[in-house]
Amino acid sequence: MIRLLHVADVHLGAAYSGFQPIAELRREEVLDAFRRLPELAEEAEVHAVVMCGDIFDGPRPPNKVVAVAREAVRRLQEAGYPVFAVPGNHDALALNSTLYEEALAGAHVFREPTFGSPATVETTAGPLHVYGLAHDRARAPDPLGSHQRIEASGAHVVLLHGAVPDAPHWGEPSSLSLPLERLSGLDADYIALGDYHRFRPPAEFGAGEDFSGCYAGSFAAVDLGEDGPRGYVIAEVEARTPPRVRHARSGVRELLRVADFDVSACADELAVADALRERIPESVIPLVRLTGEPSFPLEVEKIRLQLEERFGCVRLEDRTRFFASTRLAEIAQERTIAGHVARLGLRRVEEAEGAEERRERERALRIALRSLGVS
Ligand SMILES: [Mn+2]
Repeated sequence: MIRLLHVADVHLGAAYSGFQPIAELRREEVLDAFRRLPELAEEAEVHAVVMCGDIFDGPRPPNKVVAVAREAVRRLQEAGYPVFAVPGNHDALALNSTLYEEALAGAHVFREPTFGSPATVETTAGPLHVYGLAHDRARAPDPLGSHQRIEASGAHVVLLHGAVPDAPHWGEPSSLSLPLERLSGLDADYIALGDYHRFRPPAEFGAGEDFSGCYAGSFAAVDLGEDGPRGYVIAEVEARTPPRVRHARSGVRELLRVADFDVSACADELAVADALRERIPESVIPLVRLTGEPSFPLEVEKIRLQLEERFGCVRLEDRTRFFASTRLAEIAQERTIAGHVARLGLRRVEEAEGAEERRERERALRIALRSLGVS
């Protein structure tokens, strides 16, 4: 049985602008995690490493990023792990034809737009045959048809970067379309996939028991939409046997979607922040939706600043309904300027068309009341 370290969608060089104020820190974290690949390969006792595209976020990554990738790949090979790679859509050959050669020097990079003969290596667990292609729609509109398993003992592995029908990039011109029946039709013991950013083991494609494809998912969340575990796959591959895969975490800080938090019982923003700090583990980037009817014109920015001290970065979605709170109803009874503003604002909120406009008007009402000293 041959063990592979399967990595894809690392997006080295990504800006992580959504992760402000820790974007720079995150860039370093991801590079550090990539530097650890040789150690990860050793720990998992793999025989080879396969990289399935979008290793880089763009075709011209900064020199420093290229140097880190080069060094990691050099150390992998020095330690005896052959490296195989196919480009993705972010780092396609058509965008920069020398990036992979340069940054993954020594790796076997598949450059042709169709499958040719495999790259074969002898491992301590037997022969490994790796097939791959660099998708180029203009040169090969239907590349999957070109695959042919050679007659040879050992494990046969296919590398592809592309989208299955329920993946976000399905049907996009730059993306290779991978219909499930076509993937199933490939005569391969493991199909290492890149492009889809969530880990998806063979059993979760809905393509039957002997489906052998697997998405490694992104190595680390590229934007704030990518919550949950991120990393790489260790796949155990054998001729004519369904692969066994396990997902492993890259160790780059993960996004954690926290259960909706009802602020109704909190006295102010500090109390909200305290309560959230208590229930969220320190090592994550929390994604939190605030709900309920606050008894004060809640200023989400105050909570964010509090939480950033602990978590570095946090995303708060404000779904609270101050306009529905008893506190606002009380203010609206007052014969004061605040009371007048509350009545006016409430009417505007009621007249809003759609949820977005209602939130907009509710925010405006809160700002107006705060500026009048209501807390
Ligand atoms: Mn990608």
